[in-house]
Amino acid sequence: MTRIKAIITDASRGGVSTKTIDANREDYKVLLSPIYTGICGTDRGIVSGSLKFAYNPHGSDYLILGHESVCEVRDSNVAGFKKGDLVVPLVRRPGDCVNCRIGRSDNCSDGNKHEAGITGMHGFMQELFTDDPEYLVKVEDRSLREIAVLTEPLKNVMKGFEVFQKVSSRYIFSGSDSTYLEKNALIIGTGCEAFLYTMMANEFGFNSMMTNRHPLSQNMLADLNDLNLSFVDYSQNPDKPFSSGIDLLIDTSGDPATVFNFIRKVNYNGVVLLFGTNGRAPPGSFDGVDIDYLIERNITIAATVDAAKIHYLQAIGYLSKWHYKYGNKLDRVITGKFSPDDNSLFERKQKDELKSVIQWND
Ligand code: DN4
Ligand code: BGC
Ligand code: ZN
Repeated sequence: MTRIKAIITDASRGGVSTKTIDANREDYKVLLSPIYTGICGTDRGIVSGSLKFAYNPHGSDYLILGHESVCEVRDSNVAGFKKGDLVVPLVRRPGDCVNCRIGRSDNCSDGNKHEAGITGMHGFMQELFTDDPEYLVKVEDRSLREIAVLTEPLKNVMKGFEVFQKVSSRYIFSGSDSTYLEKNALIIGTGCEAFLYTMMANEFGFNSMMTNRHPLSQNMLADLNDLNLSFVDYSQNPDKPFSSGIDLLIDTSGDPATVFNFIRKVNYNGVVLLFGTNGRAPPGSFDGVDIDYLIERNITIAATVDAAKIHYLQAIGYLSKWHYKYGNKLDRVITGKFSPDDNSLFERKQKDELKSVIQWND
């Protein structure tokens, strides 16, 4: 039995530690080692004990963390994968419902799916683990070694835009020139998911803007500017986010008061995507006038979670494109690399953090 390092929590209570455990490597199809694993709000929610839906695997008193990763294949017993390949493992694993059975566990109908590092399945923050080929996507473009760890957070954004396209097809959403060039997308939040949503809104041709309730540092503004992203601090400029209204509002904050504040600026036939979660956010008020406003304008509010394998493939395609276009300006989105022994990362966000990662080998 090989002994390996793993970052674990007890999902029922929170907390985090780095432990040496026995690696399970019997009868595997593909044997993997992480290169980088990313940290996001979900990991911090589990560690702080505030993410109530997380749970340990059946029969285990701990959960190995980690759902964002880029890994190297160490050995393979199946066709299609060989030693040295770069891969990203999928987060969700299907249950038995109709959506899970057609490859859309992101739309699971009964909640009986599992999520690596979150719900009932060990995650990728361990030196060595095994997986099945159907849950792996290959990263053929080896120049993405540094940033392919963004595949997982970006796959959520690809799904979000699929949801946007589905719900906006109930009317003609585009301008009369067939494009979104005259449409405004406001993204609430300035974390990694907001950043990726704004990159993608630009791809779609929107006038896009990120917003937060505080200013950003000059360094962060310069990095965003290098990637053609705009930002406004709405606490100082409450009227700045689009005097011509908002056509697509995407929330990554999970803050009801902020969401409702901006919903009141959404245009006719607009779309609101709810994505951020924050169970500790204070209540926001919503009254009859707000409901009238939504109805009169045919506004659609849609929630979106997770993504399917197709969205991982799309995400890798966009990372390749952006890496070619922006080079090391895109690499700067990885704002910190940490050792697996440094658990402080789980307790709070780093200054100017876009994506903090754990580096597993050199
Ligand atoms: P994050 O970096 O914590 O992003 C949250 C962002 O919202 C930060 O920039 C916050 O700013 C900002 N924010 C908080 N309150 C407000 C407010 N009142 N007004 C404006 N901005 C605000 O996390 P992330 O980017 O990794 O993920 C974003 C959210 O999506 C999290 O809630 C995740 O749990 C959720 N998520 C959902 C899925 C899914 O549905 C997947 C991944 C993540 P600051 O307070 O940090 O300055 O599949
Ligand atoms: C992951 C999703 C997952 C969600 C659960 C996110 O951090 O990216 O794949 O479904 O957490 O809330
Ligand atoms: Zn995540």
